[in-house]
Amino acid sequence: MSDLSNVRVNGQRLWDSLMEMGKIGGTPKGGCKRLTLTDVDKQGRELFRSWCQTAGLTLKIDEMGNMFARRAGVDDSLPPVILGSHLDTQPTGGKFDGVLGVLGALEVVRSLNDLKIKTRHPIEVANWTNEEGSRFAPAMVSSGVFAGVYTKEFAYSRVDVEGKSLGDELARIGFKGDEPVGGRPVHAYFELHIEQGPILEDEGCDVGIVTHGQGQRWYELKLTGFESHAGSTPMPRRKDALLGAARIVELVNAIGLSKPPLAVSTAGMLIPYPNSRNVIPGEVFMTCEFRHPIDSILSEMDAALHEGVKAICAKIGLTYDLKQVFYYAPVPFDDECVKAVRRAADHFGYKHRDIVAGAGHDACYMARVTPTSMIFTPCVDGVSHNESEDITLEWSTAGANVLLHAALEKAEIVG
Ligand code: HGY
Ligand code: MN
Ligand code: MN
Repeated sequence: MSDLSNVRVNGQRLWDSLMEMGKIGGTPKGGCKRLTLTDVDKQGRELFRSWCQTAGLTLKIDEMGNMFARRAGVDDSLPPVILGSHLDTQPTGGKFDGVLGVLGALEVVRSLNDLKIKTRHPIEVANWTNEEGSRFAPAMVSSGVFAGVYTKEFAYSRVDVEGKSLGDELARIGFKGDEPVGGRPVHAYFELHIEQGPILEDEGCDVGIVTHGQGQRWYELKLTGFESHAGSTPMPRRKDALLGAARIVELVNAIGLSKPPLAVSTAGMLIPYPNSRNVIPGEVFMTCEFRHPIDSILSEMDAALHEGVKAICAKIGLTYDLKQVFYYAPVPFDDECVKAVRRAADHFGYKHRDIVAGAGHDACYMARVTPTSMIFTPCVDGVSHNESEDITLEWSTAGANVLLHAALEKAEIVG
């Protein structure tokens, strides 16, 4: 590669774009609520589309609403290098989770335009639909369809708590494209993302070289007891579904603590019915999830959950329906792509360390269909999925610079 010392991004422009996008669904606490396939998500997509058009990119939208903004390569018949992440957020999300990866990728192509750099392979900036999995489970469902893990029909059939389907909502916001989902060659995939944990900041690193994504198992659980009067039902006669749920929350936490130091477990949603202060809850819908970098330990956690739920429900007299709604095994990223990221970080003299992704990312599915790796930036106090999520301009600039150089190594500079 020719002298790359002056090939770097415009960090201020990236930061300004992050702040601009952050206004769409912005919350009073400084976070972002841009749930997938809502009108606010539509606004964010339209802003992204306008920026891509201004950058001279050709935008294609596939049948899952995934957006691919393409910068032509000198040999445009070659498979693209795709850079991307997601614009959808959690209900109490921040301005950077996912968004940094999409707008960092856009900054890469904006900088290539400024520097009049041509690449042999085309470069595409991607925005994946429904990465978060908050409104429609499972997470990363659209990169999952692209990678052949799910069918389009399965994804369309996912419903939110109001019973609205992913497919209907995608059509409603006008982003159900007609491009086939996946099934096309991709030369490489890189994803820039905030760490969403404390390690990089604690160690004073500028970037993280992501070597693996940890495995996950997500569950939905419906507990059924019997509604009855809070005042006149003797304790031994009760079938209290919320009591069962409370014990299962404790069980989920105990399972996470039983596999130190890397296992994590969370009970995130809990909806009692009828949710009336003087009625013994007859039903509860709840969710829980486990994550670990070693698949066999994830399986042990799964077994402990099934055993514990069975015992808790038997003791209280509840029936239950426990189903796994999401699973993927720990995923190693491509060695050559990881080395390209490390070389890029070294080129800039950034302090870095290898790290395993704690969160799920679209890269975890893209790794099934193309050489893939990720770049992490630190985030303040390691906080994410919280409206106070924050990074610095320096961190976002460093991450985008590394993304730029790793992408150029794969896309190959011409002339
Ligand atoms: O849950 C996750 O790991 C991601 O934020 N969807
Ligand atoms: Mn994310
Ligand atoms: Mn997230």
